[in-house]
Amino acid sequence: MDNSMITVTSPLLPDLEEFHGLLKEIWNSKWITNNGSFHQQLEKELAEYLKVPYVSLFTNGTLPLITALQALRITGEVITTPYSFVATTHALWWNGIKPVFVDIDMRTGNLDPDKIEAAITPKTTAIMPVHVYGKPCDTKRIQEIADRYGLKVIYDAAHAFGVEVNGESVLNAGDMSTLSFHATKVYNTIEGGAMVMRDEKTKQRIDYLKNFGFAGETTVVGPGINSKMDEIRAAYGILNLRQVDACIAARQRVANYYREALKDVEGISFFMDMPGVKHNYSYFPIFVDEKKYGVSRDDLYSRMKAANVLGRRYFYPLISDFSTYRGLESSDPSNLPNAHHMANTVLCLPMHHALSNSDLERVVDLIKR
Ligand code: T4K
Repeated sequence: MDNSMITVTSPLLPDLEEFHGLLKEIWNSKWITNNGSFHQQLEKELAEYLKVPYVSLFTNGTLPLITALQALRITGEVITTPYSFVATTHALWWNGIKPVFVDIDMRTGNLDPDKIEAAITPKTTAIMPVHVYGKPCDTKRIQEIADRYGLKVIYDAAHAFGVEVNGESVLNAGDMSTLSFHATKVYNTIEGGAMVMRDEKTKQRIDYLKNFGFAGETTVVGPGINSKMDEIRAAYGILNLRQVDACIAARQRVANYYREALKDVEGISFFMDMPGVKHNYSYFPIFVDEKKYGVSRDDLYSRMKAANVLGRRYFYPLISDFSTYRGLESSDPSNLPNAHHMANTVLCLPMHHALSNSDLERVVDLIKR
């Protein structure tokens, strides 16, 4: 029996020959970082592909979050979700901002707009939602609340590469959105990330901030940081952009396979596509109802692991349960019942472009057994 390892994800890799060709160009130019020509080209190509006005490349997906908060001069308290990767809340902490956790909507896993207003205080300056698993937040409702209270909105769109609602990029919502191009993402530049903004002036400011604040050889306009992407990863990213559509199509086939194969398994549920949404199938979370399924989520996770099928419990534990954040008032489990339920029942199945039919059969077989 095939016992080879099936990982939760596998990186989309550019063709090695083509990458070698671009590496040669970089070697010849001797320009290897600091807004080189591949960096400029990738920013333009991404803006076009993602249907957004401006993109600024970063060296990962955490630094654009930290920089967005700096650029918008966010202080005091920020409303956010506990159901995410820990980088979301860490970005607030690094800016000396107090995170205020609000519960999620069980239908999407995203911040519940109905619960945001009750968490607003005179110190609240912004909302930082996450399009978790690439499922779009209710951006309209969130914007209405933000406008009513004069709050900024920064979306952590790390999972939402290419996601559209009725033909419009979800990245155009709010004041800014940030992306992660980490190896584990739908689209990757090995490590990498980006910020999406609406106007040229903001793009300019962000470009200064990611380069120590330099606006010329002798002028520093603000307390910037170094979070630039280098030429090698930009070139890699240019090649990966050419194959990302095929990668998303392959992921969609995986999602369809799982949905069909698991639809009658008692105690296992999953999300369906949202109407009008162009999804990217970045993750395939299932939810295990132990009473109906007969086995706990953790037991299923361990059984799969023992058979070399590596699912992941994204996002367990909740961010609010990590020691750094546990003491916050809003971290009290009674404030976050839905988030706790989701974190305790979720298991992300292997989801990537390179899964074969026999891989998928193995995964499903383990769940059905
Ligand atoms: N906001 C949100 C909502 C995020 O999800 C993330 C990152 C961020 C912000 C921050 O973005 P970055 O600063 O990371 O760009 C991973 C990623 O490191 C992280 O990027 C991601 N979210 C998070 C959800 O997952 P781990 O610790 O689970 O990854 P790891 O190393 O265990 O890899 C998972 C599986 O992927 C491995 O079992 C096999 C496969 N893999 C991984 C790597 C690195 C490969 O096949 N090849 C590889 O090179 O965190």
